[in-house]
Amino acid sequence: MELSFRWYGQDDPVTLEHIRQIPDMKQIVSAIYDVPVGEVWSSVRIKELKEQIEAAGLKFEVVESLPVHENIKLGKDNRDQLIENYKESLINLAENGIKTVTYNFMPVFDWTRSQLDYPLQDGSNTLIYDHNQIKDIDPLTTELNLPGWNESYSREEMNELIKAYQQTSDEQLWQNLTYFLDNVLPTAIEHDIDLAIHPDDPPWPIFGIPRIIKNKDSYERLLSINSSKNNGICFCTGSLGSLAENDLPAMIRTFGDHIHFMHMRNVKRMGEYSFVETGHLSKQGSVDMKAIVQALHDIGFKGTIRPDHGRMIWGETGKAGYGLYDRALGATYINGLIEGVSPE
Ligand code: CS2
Ligand code: MN
Repeated sequence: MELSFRWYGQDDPVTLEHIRQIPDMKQIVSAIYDVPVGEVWSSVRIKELKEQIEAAGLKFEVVESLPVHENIKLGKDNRDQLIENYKESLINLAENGIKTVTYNFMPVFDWTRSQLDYPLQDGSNTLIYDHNQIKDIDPLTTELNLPGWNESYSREEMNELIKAYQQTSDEQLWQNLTYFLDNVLPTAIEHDIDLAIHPDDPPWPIFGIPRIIKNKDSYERLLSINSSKNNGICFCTGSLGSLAENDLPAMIRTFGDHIHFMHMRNVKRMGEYSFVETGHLSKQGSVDMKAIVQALHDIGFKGTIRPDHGRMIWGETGKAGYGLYDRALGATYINGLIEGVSPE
């Protein structure tokens, strides 16, 4: 298990030098942010990023994320060309020593919250998802400010996409994921890249749009598409943990070999479909973080871990969920849990 930290590149107010000072921090998880979704990541650009990370004394082995174009998710006519580009990016990543490539199959919105700066009692701010606020929103007519929103889309393009997804069933989305994996996995296997799908966040449908990666059944279906370990999982404890039915340690034991990347964070469930992101400690939320690290130890997990979102504390400002301080506290807590289960 190696500890990593997500870094958003040159424009990230959090610097590599500061990340390096977190105890036992080994890796940076990042992406090339200025190449439009669907185009190829060139080997030159990947090498540049890798060298920059290595110059700061850290490793670059996990990409988060190589985004999947909406036309692949929607099964549109030009998906074959887009899939060819995806494969070329995978080959270029492998050439530069990347081992794991994170992606997701969430329609348009990526992760969704109702508020990005909800004040907690201790004076910090956090991300919150209140289903009562989300459920009646019409995404076609409402001005939305969502954290995972791809700002390169115009309002018109976004509305076209939303409408297309509102007419897409879960089953169609599964078919499109299957088509994508059938075509991409042979390349991933040949070049020894582990793909790692991030679960949908939240793991239930929003805005009348399907969401398919949410629980044990989803992973069973995913692995039935292809049982190779390269058809892998990015196990996000916060996303999966916001659904009470998910027994996270049991899922880790079941899908062990397919888990390549761990996102560790805690959420406190408030009713059936609402939650608040808390500090990382088990006692602060609904997720048993210690039991999760124990399960990882028991399956001999060799992949990469990162603290996921953090609260905004000590007056820090910046990208919601991705400040330095609380994620660094999370990293240190994870280190403590790891030391507890494997004192050697
Ligand atoms: C989010 C996502 O929960 C999370 O990790 O911050 O942005 C996530 O990284 C992507 O959806 C993964 O593809
Ligand atoms: Mn995550």
